[in-house]
Amino acid sequence: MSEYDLVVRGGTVVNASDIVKADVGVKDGRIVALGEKLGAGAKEVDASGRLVMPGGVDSHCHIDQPSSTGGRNAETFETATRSAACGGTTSVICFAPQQKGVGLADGVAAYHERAKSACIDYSFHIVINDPNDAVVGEDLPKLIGEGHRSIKLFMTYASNRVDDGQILRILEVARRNQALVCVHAENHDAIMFMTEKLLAAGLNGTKYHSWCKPALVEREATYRMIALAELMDQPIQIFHVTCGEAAEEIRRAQQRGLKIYAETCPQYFVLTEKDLDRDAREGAKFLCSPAPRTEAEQEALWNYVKSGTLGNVTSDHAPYNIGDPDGKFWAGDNAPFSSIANGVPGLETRMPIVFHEGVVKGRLSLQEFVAVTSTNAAKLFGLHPQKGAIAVGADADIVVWDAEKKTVISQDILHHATDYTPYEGMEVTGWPAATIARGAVLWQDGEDMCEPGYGRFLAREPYDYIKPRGAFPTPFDPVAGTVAE
Ligand code: DUC
Ligand code: ZN
Ligand code: ZN
Repeated sequence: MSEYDLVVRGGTVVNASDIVKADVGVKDGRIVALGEKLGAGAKEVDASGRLVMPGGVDSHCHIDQPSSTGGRNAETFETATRSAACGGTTSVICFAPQQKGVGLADGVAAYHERAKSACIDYSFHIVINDPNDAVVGEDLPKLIGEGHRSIKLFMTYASNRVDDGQILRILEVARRNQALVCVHAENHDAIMFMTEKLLAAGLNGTKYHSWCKPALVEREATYRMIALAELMDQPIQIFHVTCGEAAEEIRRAQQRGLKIYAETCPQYFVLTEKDLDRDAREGAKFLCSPAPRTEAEQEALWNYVKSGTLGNVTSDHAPYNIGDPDGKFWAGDNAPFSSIANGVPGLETRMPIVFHEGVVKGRLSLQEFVAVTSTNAAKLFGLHPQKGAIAVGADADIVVWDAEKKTVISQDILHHATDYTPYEGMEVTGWPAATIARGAVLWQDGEDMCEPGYGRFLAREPYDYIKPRGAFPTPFDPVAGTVAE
Protein backbone atom coordinates (compact mmCIF):
# COMPACT_ATOMS: atom_id res chain seq x y z
CA MET A 1 0.00 0.00 0.00
CA SER A 2 1.22 3.52 -0.76
CA GLU A 3 2.35 5.69 2.10
CA TYR A 4 0.51 8.74 0.75
CA ASP A 5 -2.63 9.40 -1.27
CA LEU A 6 -0.66 11.86 -3.37
CA VAL A 7 2.94 12.97 -3.66
CA VAL A 8 3.95 16.13 -5.50
CA ARG A 9 7.49 15.16 -6.32
CA GLY A 10 10.71 16.93 -7.15
CA GLY A 11 9.58 20.56 -7.15
CA THR A 12 10.75 23.75 -5.50
CA VAL A 13 8.37 24.63 -2.68
CA VAL A 14 7.76 28.37 -2.38
CA ASN A 15 6.01 29.77 0.67
CA ALA A 16 5.62 33.44 1.58
CA SER A 17 8.48 32.93 4.04
CA ASP A 18 10.97 30.70 2.23
CA ILE A 19 11.96 28.44 -0.66
CA VAL A 20 13.06 24.79 -0.30
CA LYS A 21 13.47 21.78 -2.57
CA ALA A 22 11.02 19.19 -1.22
CA ASP A 23 8.44 16.57 -2.07
CA VAL A 24 4.98 17.14 -0.64
CA GLY A 25 3.09 14.16 0.82
CA VAL A 26 -0.70 14.32 1.06
CA LYS A 27 -3.14 12.13 2.99
CA ASP A 28 -6.88 12.67 3.48
CA GLY A 29 -6.74 16.03 1.77
CA ARG A 30 -4.04 17.52 3.98
CA ILE A 31 -0.30 17.94 3.73
CA VAL A 32 1.31 15.38 6.07
CA ALA A 33 4.96 15.44 4.99
CA LEU A 34 7.54 17.69 3.39
CA GLY A 35 10.91 16.18 2.69
CA GLU A 36 13.41 14.56 0.38
CA LYS A 37 12.65 11.27 -1.35
CA LEU A 38 9.24 10.70 0.26
CA GLY A 39 7.72 7.22 -0.10
CA ALA A 40 5.30 6.41 -2.89
CA GLY A 41 1.94 8.06 -3.36
CA ALA A 42 -1.12 6.30 -4.77
CA LYS A 43 -1.01 9.20 -7.21
CA GLU A 44 2.07 11.20 -8.12
CA VAL A 45 2.42 14.62 -9.71
CA ASP A 46 5.83 15.25 -11.25
CA ALA A 47 6.88 18.77 -10.28
CA SER A 48 10.52 18.59 -11.37
CA GLY A 49 11.65 21.91 -12.78
CA ARG A 50 8.50 23.55 -11.42
CA LEU A 51 7.45 25.69 -8.49
CA VAL A 52 5.12 24.24 -5.87
CA MET A 53 3.15 27.03 -4.24
CA PRO A 54 0.04 27.45 -2.07
CA GLY A 55 -3.09 27.53 -4.23
CA GLY A 56 -4.36 31.04 -4.79
CA VAL A 57 -6.80 32.67 -2.37
CA ASP A 58 -8.94 35.19 -4.25
CA SER A 59 -10.76 37.16 -1.59
CA HIS A 60 -12.80 39.45 -3.85
CA CYS A 61 -14.98 37.99 -6.58
CA HIS A 62 -18.58 38.53 -7.63
CA ILE A 63 -20.19 35.26 -8.62
CA ASP A 64 -23.83 34.74 -9.64
CA GLN A 65 -24.69 38.05 -8.00
CA PRO A 66 -26.88 40.95 -9.16
CA SER A 67 -24.84 43.91 -10.40
CA SER A 68 -24.83 47.24 -8.54
CA THR A 69 -25.14 48.99 -11.90
CA GLY A 70 -27.59 46.66 -13.69
CA GLY A 71 -26.85 43.57 -15.80
CA ARG A 72 -26.81 39.83 -15.18
CA ASN A 73 -23.66 38.20 -13.86
CA ALA A 74 -22.36 35.79 -16.49
CA GLU A 75 -21.15 33.02 -14.18
CA THR A 76 -22.54 30.34 -11.92
CA PHE A 77 -20.51 29.06 -8.99
CA GLU A 78 -19.59 26.07 -11.12
CA THR A 79 -18.23 28.03 -14.09
CA ALA A 80 -16.49 30.70 -12.02
CA THR A 81 -14.76 28.29 -9.66
CA ARG A 82 -13.76 25.97 -12.52
CA SER A 83 -12.12 28.91 -14.19
CA ALA A 84 -10.45 29.93 -10.91
CA ALA A 85 -9.01 26.42 -10.45
CA CYS A 86 -7.67 26.34 -14.02
CA GLY A 87 -5.84 29.58 -13.16
CA GLY A 88 -4.27 28.20 -9.97
CA THR A 89 -6.77 29.47 -7.38
CA THR A 90 -8.12 27.03 -4.78
CA SER A 91 -10.28 29.26 -2.54
CA VAL A 92 -12.57 32.19 -3.24
CA ILE A 93 -14.35 34.64 -1.01
CA CYS A 94 -17.36 36.05 -2.81
CA PHE A 95 -20.43 38.03 -1.80
CA ALA A 96 -23.80 37.26 -0.32
CA PRO A 97 -25.66 40.53 -0.89
CA GLN A 98 -28.55 41.88 1.11
CA GLN A 99 -31.48 41.85 -1.29
CA LYS A 100 -34.42 44.17 -1.11
CA GLY A 101 -37.59 42.53 0.20
CA VAL A 102 -35.76 39.41 1.39
CA GLY A 103 -34.54 39.07 4.98
CA LEU A 104 -30.76 39.06 5.28
CA ALA A 105 -30.65 35.49 6.58
CA ASP A 106 -32.85 34.24 3.71
CA GLY A 107 -30.67 36.03 1.16
CA VAL A 108 -27.52 34.47 2.59
CA ALA A 109 -29.17 31.03 2.72
CA ALA A 110 -30.02 31.41 -0.99
CA TYR A 111 -26.35 32.08 -1.75
CA HIS A 112 -25.29 29.01 0.17
CA GLU A 113 -27.66 27.04 -2.08
CA ARG A 114 -26.19 28.53 -5.26
CA ALA A 115 -22.65 27.89 -4.06
CA LYS A 116 -23.31 24.16 -3.73
CA SER A 117 -22.08 23.78 -7.32
CA ALA A 118 -18.64 25.26 -6.49
CA CYS A 119 -15.58 23.27 -7.57
CA ILE A 120 -13.29 24.82 -4.93
CA ASP A 121 -13.70 26.00 -1.33
CA TYR A 122 -15.48 29.29 -0.75
CA SER A 123 -16.56 31.77 1.87
CA PHE A 124 -18.75 34.88 1.82
CA HIS A 125 -18.58 38.57 2.63
CA ILE A 126 -22.04 39.75 3.68
CA VAL A 127 -23.00 42.87 1.69
CA ILE A 128 -25.03 45.35 3.74
CA ASN A 129 -26.89 48.12 1.95
CA ASP A 130 -29.62 48.78 4.54
CA PRO A 131 -28.30 48.55 8.10
CA ASN A 132 -31.74 48.71 9.75
CA ASP A 133 -32.43 47.62 13.33
CA ALA A 134 -33.29 44.03 12.42
CA VAL A 135 -30.14 43.68 10.33
CA VAL A 136 -27.64 45.16 12.77
CA GLY A 137 -29.39 43.93 15.90
CA GLU A 138 -30.25 40.35 14.97
CA ASP A 139 -29.41 39.03 11.49
CA LEU A 140 -25.84 40.21 11.20
CA PRO A 141 -24.61 39.08 14.65
CA LYS A 142 -26.11 35.64 13.98
CA LEU A 143 -24.54 35.35 10.52
CA ILE A 144 -21.15 36.49 11.79
CA GLY A 145 -21.40 33.87 14.54
CA GLU A 146 -22.03 31.26 11.86
CA GLY A 147 -18.65 32.01 10.30
CA HIS A 148 -19.29 34.93 7.90
CA ARG A 149 -16.51 37.03 9.45
CA SER A 150 -16.45 39.82 6.86
CA ILE A 151 -18.91 42.50 5.83
CA LYS A 152 -18.81 44.52 2.62
CA LEU A 153 -20.13 48.04 2.26
CA PHE A 154 -20.30 50.36 -0.72
CA MET A 155 -19.78 54.13 -0.43
CA THR A 156 -21.15 54.51 -3.96
CA TYR A 157 -23.77 52.99 -6.32
CA ALA A 158 -27.35 54.23 -5.85
CA SER A 159 -28.68 50.75 -5.04
CA ASN A 160 -26.00 49.86 -2.49
CA ARG A 161 -24.40 52.92 -1.02
CA VAL A 162 -24.47 53.63 2.68
CA ASP A 163 -23.96 57.10 4.14
CA ASP A 164 -21.52 57.99 6.93
CA GLY A 165 -24.08 57.42 9.70
CA GLN A 166 -24.92 54.01 8.31
CA ILE A 167 -21.23 53.19 7.95
CA LEU A 168 -20.75 53.93 11.65
CA ARG A 169 -23.61 51.55 12.51
CA ILE A 170 -22.02 48.80 10.42
CA LEU A 171 -18.60 49.41 12.00
CA GLU A 172 -20.22 49.21 15.42
CA VAL A 173 -21.87 45.86 14.78
CA ALA A 174 -18.63 44.51 13.25
CA ARG A 175 -16.65 45.58 16.30
CA ARG A 176 -19.14 44.05 18.73
CA ASN A 177 -19.24 40.75 16.86
CA GLN A 178 -15.68 40.47 15.51
CA ALA A 179 -15.84 40.79 11.75
CA LEU A 180 -13.67 42.61 9.21
CA VAL A 181 -15.33 45.43 7.22
CA CYS A 182 -14.40 45.62 3.52
CA VAL A 183 -15.12 48.79 1.60
CA HIS A 184 -15.68 50.03 -1.93
CA ALA A 185 -14.41 53.57 -1.34
CA GLU A 186 -15.49 56.25 -3.82
CA ASN A 187 -17.36 59.53 -3.18
CA HIS A 188 -20.89 58.89 -4.47
CA ASP A 189 -22.16 62.47 -4.67
CA ALA A 190 -19.09 63.65 -6.55
CA ILE A 191 -19.48 60.81 -9.06
CA MET A 192 -23.21 61.53 -9.54
CA PHE A 193 -22.57 65.24 -9.97
CA MET A 194 -19.84 64.67 -12.54
CA THR A 195 -21.92 62.08 -14.37
CA GLU A 196 -24.87 64.46 -14.73
CA LYS A 197 -22.59 67.23 -15.99
CA LEU A 198 -20.83 64.95 -18.49
CA LEU A 199 -24.10 63.57 -19.85
CA ALA A 200 -25.56 67.09 -20.09
CA ALA A 201 -22.49 68.08 -22.14
CA GLY A 202 -23.17 65.17 -24.50
CA LEU A 203 -20.12 63.22 -23.30
CA ASN A 204 -21.64 59.72 -23.12
CA GLY A 205 -18.89 57.39 -24.37
CA THR A 206 -17.04 54.83 -22.26
CA LYS A 207 -14.03 57.16 -22.20
CA TYR A 208 -15.96 59.43 -19.81
CA HIS A 209 -16.38 56.69 -17.22
CA SER A 210 -12.91 57.61 -15.99
CA TRP A 211 -13.72 61.34 -16.11
CA CYS A 212 -16.74 60.97 -13.80
CA LYS A 213 -14.63 59.27 -11.15
CA PRO A 214 -11.06 60.60 -11.08
CA ALA A 215 -8.55 59.36 -8.51
CA LEU A 216 -9.50 62.08 -6.04
CA VAL A 217 -12.98 60.57 -5.44
CA GLU A 218 -11.21 57.40 -4.36
CA ARG A 219 -8.67 59.27 -2.25
CA GLU A 220 -11.38 61.28 -0.46
CA ALA A 221 -13.54 58.24 0.33
CA THR A 222 -10.51 56.22 1.43
CA TYR A 223 -9.47 58.98 3.81
CA ARG A 224 -13.04 59.36 5.16
CA MET A 225 -13.43 55.62 5.63
CA ILE A 226 -10.14 55.40 7.51
CA ALA A 227 -11.27 58.24 9.80
CA LEU A 228 -14.60 56.51 10.55
CA ALA A 229 -12.81 53.22 11.24
CA GLU A 230 -10.41 55.01 13.58
CA LEU A 231 -13.35 56.59 15.42
CA MET A 232 -14.80 53.12 16.04
CA ASP A 233 -11.45 51.32 16.50
CA GLN A 234 -12.51 48.80 13.86
CA PRO A 235 -10.17 47.00 11.40
CA ILE A 236 -11.11 47.46 7.73
CA GLN A 237 -9.91 46.48 4.30
CA ILE A 238 -10.04 48.96 1.43
CA PHE A 239 -10.91 47.10 -1.75
CA HIS A 240 -9.44 47.66 -5.23
CA VAL A 241 -7.01 50.54 -4.66
CA THR A 242 -6.08 52.01 -8.06
CA CYS A 243 -3.85 55.00 -7.41
CA GLY A 244 -0.93 56.34 -5.43
CA GLU A 245 -2.95 59.04 -3.69
CA ALA A 246 -5.41 56.55 -2.10
CA ALA A 247 -2.57 54.15 -1.28
CA GLU A 248 -0.72 57.00 0.42
CA GLU A 249 -3.67 57.61 2.78
CA ILE A 250 -3.56 53.92 3.66
CA ARG A 251 0.19 53.97 4.21
CA ARG A 252 -0.11 56.96 6.56
CA ALA A 253 -2.85 55.21 8.55
CA GLN A 254 -0.85 51.98 8.79
CA GLN A 255 2.19 53.93 9.91
CA ARG A 256 0.10 55.35 12.77
CA GLY A 257 -0.65 51.78 13.84
CA LEU A 258 -4.23 51.60 12.59
CA LYS A 259 -5.51 48.23 11.38
CA ILE A 260 -6.19 49.36 7.84
CA TYR A 261 -5.56 46.71 5.18
CA ALA A 262 -5.82 47.10 1.42
CA GLU A 263 -5.77 45.23 -1.87
CA THR A 264 -5.37 46.05 -5.54
CA CYS A 265 -6.25 44.02 -8.67
CA PRO A 266 -4.46 42.93 -11.90
CA GLN A 267 -6.64 45.22 -14.05
CA TYR A 268 -5.03 48.23 -12.36
CA PHE A 269 -1.55 46.92 -13.28
CA VAL A 270 -2.27 46.42 -16.97
CA LEU A 271 -5.29 48.49 -18.08
CA THR A 272 -5.40 52.26 -18.36
CA GLU A 273 -7.99 54.94 -19.10
CA LYS A 274 -6.86 54.71 -22.75
CA ASP A 275 -8.54 51.29 -22.94
CA LEU A 276 -11.86 53.01 -22.31
CA ASP A 277 -11.30 55.41 -25.18
CA ARG A 278 -12.77 53.14 -27.87
CA ASP A 279 -16.19 52.67 -29.36
CA ALA A 280 -18.72 51.56 -26.75
CA ARG A 281 -18.73 47.88 -27.72
CA GLU A 282 -14.95 47.64 -27.17
CA GLY A 283 -14.63 50.21 -24.39
CA ALA A 284 -17.24 48.40 -22.27
CA LYS A 285 -14.88 45.42 -21.99
CA PHE A 286 -12.60 47.52 -19.77
CA LEU A 287 -15.24 49.47 -17.87
CA CYS A 288 -14.91 48.76 -14.16
CA SER A 289 -14.94 50.74 -10.95
CA PRO A 290 -12.85 52.37 -9.74
CA ALA A 291 -11.73 53.22 -13.27
CA PRO A 292 -8.40 52.12 -14.78
CA ARG A 293 -5.90 54.98 -14.50
CA THR A 294 -2.51 55.76 -16.09
CA GLU A 295 0.81 53.99 -16.60
CA ALA A 296 2.33 56.22 -13.90
CA GLU A 297 -0.33 55.04 -11.43
CA GLN A 298 0.39 51.40 -12.34
CA GLU A 299 4.01 51.90 -11.36
CA ALA A 300 2.99 53.71 -8.16
CA LEU A 301 0.77 50.76 -7.22
CA TRP A 302 3.66 48.32 -7.58
CA ASN A 303 5.69 50.37 -5.11
CA TYR A 304 2.87 50.16 -2.56
CA VAL A 305 2.55 46.41 -3.16
CA LYS A 306 6.29 45.95 -2.75
CA SER A 307 6.32 47.90 0.52
CA GLY A 308 3.34 45.93 1.88
CA THR A 309 0.84 48.81 2.04
CA LEU A 310 -1.28 46.90 -0.46
CA GLY A 311 -1.15 43.40 0.96
CA ASN A 312 -3.03 41.27 -1.55
CA VAL A 313 -4.06 41.20 -5.18
CA THR A 314 -7.58 39.99 -5.93
CA SER A 315 -9.46 39.60 -9.20
CA ASP A 316 -12.61 41.63 -8.38
CA HIS A 317 -14.03 39.19 -10.93
CA ALA A 318 -17.29 40.84 -12.05
CA PRO A 319 -18.35 39.24 -15.34
CA TYR A 320 -20.97 40.70 -17.69
CA ASN A 321 -21.30 39.48 -21.25
CA ILE A 322 -20.84 41.88 -24.13
CA GLY A 323 -23.19 39.96 -26.42
CA ASP A 324 -25.98 39.31 -23.92
CA PRO A 325 -28.89 41.79 -23.84
CA ASP A 326 -28.90 41.34 -20.04
CA GLY A 327 -25.12 41.75 -19.73
CA LYS A 328 -22.92 44.84 -20.10
CA PHE A 329 -25.53 46.49 -22.33
CA TRP A 330 -28.62 45.69 -20.22
CA ALA A 331 -29.71 49.33 -20.79
CA GLY A 332 -29.45 49.06 -24.58
CA ASP A 333 -26.71 49.08 -27.21
CA ASN A 334 -26.41 52.85 -27.09
CA ALA A 335 -26.43 53.19 -23.33
CA PRO A 336 -24.23 55.94 -21.89
CA PHE A 337 -21.17 54.94 -19.84
CA SER A 338 -23.21 55.44 -16.64
CA SER A 339 -25.63 52.61 -17.54
CA ILE A 340 -23.13 49.97 -18.65
CA ALA A 341 -22.55 47.16 -16.12
CA ASN A 342 -19.29 47.71 -14.21
CA GLY A 343 -16.73 44.97 -13.97
CA VAL A 344 -14.23 42.71 -15.72
CA PRO A 345 -13.75 38.93 -15.53
CA GLY A 346 -10.43 37.81 -14.08
CA LEU A 347 -10.47 34.76 -11.80
CA GLU A 348 -8.42 32.62 -14.19
CA THR A 349 -5.94 35.26 -15.30
CA ARG A 350 -5.21 36.80 -11.86
CA MET A 351 -2.22 34.65 -10.93
CA PRO A 352 -0.61 34.52 -14.41
CA ILE A 353 -0.83 38.31 -14.81
CA VAL A 354 0.60 39.00 -11.35
CA PHE A 355 3.38 36.46 -11.98
CA HIS A 356 4.25 37.99 -15.34
CA GLU A 357 4.01 41.63 -14.32
CA GLY A 358 5.44 41.01 -10.86
CA VAL A 359 8.00 38.19 -10.90
CA VAL A 360 8.98 38.02 -14.59
CA LYS A 361 9.41 41.80 -14.80
CA GLY A 362 11.51 41.83 -11.61
CA ARG A 363 9.09 43.72 -9.36
CA LEU A 364 8.35 40.85 -6.94
CA SER A 365 10.29 37.93 -5.50
CA LEU A 366 8.71 34.47 -5.68
CA GLN A 367 7.90 34.67 -1.97
CA GLU A 368 6.21 38.04 -2.45
CA PHE A 369 4.17 36.56 -5.28
CA VAL A 370 2.91 33.83 -2.94
CA ALA A 371 2.21 36.40 -0.23
CA VAL A 372 0.08 38.68 -2.42
CA THR A 373 -1.81 35.97 -4.30
CA SER A 374 -2.45 33.57 -1.43
CA THR A 375 -0.94 33.80 2.05
CA ASN A 376 -1.82 37.39 2.94
CA ALA A 377 -5.47 36.98 1.97
CA ALA A 378 -5.65 33.71 3.92
CA LYS A 379 -4.29 35.52 6.98
CA LEU A 380 -6.44 38.62 6.56
CA PHE A 381 -9.64 36.61 6.28
CA GLY A 382 -8.94 34.05 9.00
CA LEU A 383 -8.14 31.05 6.80
CA HIS A 384 -4.43 30.66 7.59
CA PRO A 385 -2.70 28.20 8.02
CA GLN A 386 -5.46 25.91 6.70
CA LYS A 387 -5.12 27.86 3.44
CA GLY A 388 -2.24 29.87 2.00
CA ALA A 389 0.66 27.66 3.13
CA ILE A 390 2.54 24.56 2.04
CA ALA A 391 2.96 23.22 5.56
CA VAL A 392 2.31 20.02 7.47
CA GLY A 393 -1.30 20.14 8.66
CA ALA A 394 -2.48 22.62 6.00
CA ASP A 395 -5.08 21.68 3.41
CA ALA A 396 -3.35 20.24 0.34
CA ASP A 397 -4.22 23.28 -1.80
CA ILE A 398 -1.30 23.50 -4.20
CA VAL A 399 -0.48 25.07 -7.52
CA VAL A 400 2.36 23.50 -9.49
CA TRP A 401 3.65 26.38 -11.56
CA ASP A 402 5.44 26.28 -14.88
CA ALA A 403 7.47 29.47 -14.64
CA GLU A 404 8.76 29.19 -18.22
CA LYS A 405 5.51 28.58 -20.08
CA LYS A 406 4.58 31.36 -22.47
CA THR A 407 0.85 31.81 -23.05
CA VAL A 408 -1.10 34.25 -25.15
CA ILE A 409 -4.24 34.98 -23.15
CA SER A 410 -7.33 34.59 -25.28
CA GLN A 411 -10.97 33.81 -24.84
CA ASP A 412 -10.41 30.40 -26.50
CA ILE A 413 -8.18 29.05 -23.74
CA LEU A 414 -10.15 30.27 -20.71
CA HIS A 415 -12.77 28.30 -18.80
CA HIS A 416 -15.07 31.07 -17.64
CA ALA A 417 -18.60 31.51 -19.00
CA THR A 418 -18.05 35.19 -19.84
CA ASP A 419 -17.95 35.95 -23.58
CA TYR A 420 -14.68 37.94 -23.58
CA THR A 421 -11.48 38.64 -21.69
CA PRO A 422 -10.11 42.18 -21.32
CA TYR A 423 -6.62 40.67 -21.69
CA GLU A 424 -7.11 39.24 -25.20
CA GLY A 425 -3.73 38.95 -26.96
CA MET A 426 -1.58 39.65 -23.90
CA GLU A 427 1.43 37.31 -23.71
CA VAL A 428 2.46 36.14 -20.26
CA THR A 429 5.23 33.89 -19.00
CA GLY A 430 4.19 31.52 -16.20
CA TRP A 431 1.04 29.42 -16.03
CA PRO A 432 -0.31 26.74 -13.70
CA ALA A 433 0.72 23.22 -14.74
CA ALA A 434 -1.47 21.61 -12.07
CA THR A 435 -3.93 22.77 -9.44
CA ILE A 436 -4.64 20.55 -6.44
CA ALA A 437 -7.42 21.29 -3.93
CA ARG A 438 -7.60 19.29 -0.68
CA GLY A 439 -5.52 16.62 -2.40
CA ALA A 440 -7.66 16.32 -5.54
CA VAL A 441 -6.08 17.21 -8.88
CA LEU A 442 -8.46 19.69 -10.55
CA TRP A 443 -6.28 20.84 -13.43
CA GLN A 444 -3.21 19.26 -14.98
CA ASP A 445 -1.37 19.97 -18.23
CA GLY A 446 -4.37 21.45 -19.94
CA GLU A 447 -6.95 18.99 -18.67
CA ASP A 448 -9.79 20.22 -16.47
CA MET A 449 -10.93 17.64 -13.90
CA CYS A 450 -13.05 19.93 -11.72
CA GLU A 451 -16.11 18.41 -10.05
CA PRO A 452 -19.06 20.71 -9.36
CA GLY A 453 -19.98 20.37 -5.69
CA TYR A 454 -16.46 19.49 -4.51
CA GLY A 455 -16.03 22.93 -2.91
CA ARG A 456 -16.92 23.39 0.75
CA PHE A 457 -18.03 26.43 2.70
CA LEU A 458 -15.24 27.86 4.84
CA ALA A 459 -16.70 29.10 8.12
CA ARG A 460 -14.32 31.48 9.84
CA GLU A 461 -13.69 31.83 13.59
CA PRO A 462 -12.49 35.09 15.23
CA TYR A 463 -8.79 35.75 14.53
CA ASP A 464 -6.05 38.23 15.22
CA TYR A 465 -6.41 40.63 12.27
CA ILE A 466 -9.97 41.59 13.25
CA LYS A 467 -9.20 42.27 16.90
CA PRO A 468 -9.49 46.01 17.61
CA ARG A 469 -6.48 47.88 18.96
CA GLY A 470 -8.25 48.96 22.14
CA ALA A 471 -7.67 52.66 21.46
CA PHE A 472 -10.32 55.30 20.70
CA PRO A 473 -9.60 58.94 19.83
CA THR A 474 -11.22 60.10 23.09
CA PRO A 475 -11.62 58.43 26.53
CA PHE A 476 -15.18 57.53 25.47
CA ASP A 477 -15.77 54.06 23.99
CA PRO A 478 -18.75 54.58 21.64
CA VAL A 479 -19.41 50.85 21.37
CA ALA A 480 -19.52 50.02 25.09
CA GLY A 481 -20.80 53.51 26.04
CA THR A 482 -18.19 53.76 28.81
CA VAL A 483 -15.48 56.29 29.75
CA ALA A 484 -11.95 55.02 30.36
CA GLU A 485 -10.51 55.59 33.88
N1 DUC B 1 -16.88 47.53 -9.46
C1 DUC B 1 -17.42 47.12 -8.33
O1 DUC B 1 -17.56 47.88 -7.41
N2 DUC B 1 -17.83 45.87 -8.22
C2 DUC B 1 -17.75 44.96 -9.23
C3 DUC B 1 -17.02 45.38 -10.41
C4 DUC B 1 -16.68 46.77 -10.52
O2 DUC B 1 -16.19 47.22 -11.50
ZN1 ZN C 1 -16.12 47.48 -5.60
ZN1 ZN D 1 -15.96 44.13 -6.33
